[in-house]
Amino acid sequence: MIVKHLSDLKGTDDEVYGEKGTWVSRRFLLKKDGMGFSFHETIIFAGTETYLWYKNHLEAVYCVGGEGEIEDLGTGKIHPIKDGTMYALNNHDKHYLRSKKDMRLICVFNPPLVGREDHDEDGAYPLLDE
Ligand code: 9YT
Repeated sequence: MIVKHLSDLKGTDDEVYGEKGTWVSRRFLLKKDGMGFSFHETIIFAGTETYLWYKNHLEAVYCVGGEGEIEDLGTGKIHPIKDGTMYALNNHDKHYLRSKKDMRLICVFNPPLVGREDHDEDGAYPLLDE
């Protein structure tokens, strides 16, 4: 069994800041944990905009705090995000996240992130082996 508290991750390699300083993500579970998915808590900081495109991964996200919006760049549609909103990027959707109040997001990736991914020239994460 794997049991962790958020405080176990803070200040470790499993706490990662986005290169533009718009988010911090704590990786509870990664590929090495063998669950078949990775599991993260991501904070999107208030007043920021983040462009994301996970072209190699599927992601589901559940908001448990804060407030903001997601813009689907495929449709131009803007969806509000608040405590209780879930979005799933089932089509590798390019999107902007905008935060009004620090958004606390619980995220699951399939395939799991390894943890060393960096955004490539498209702003996407590559597929990495361990
Ligand atoms: C909101 C969102 O897409 N979070 C993903 C996790 C984060 N990019 C990470 O842990 O690298």
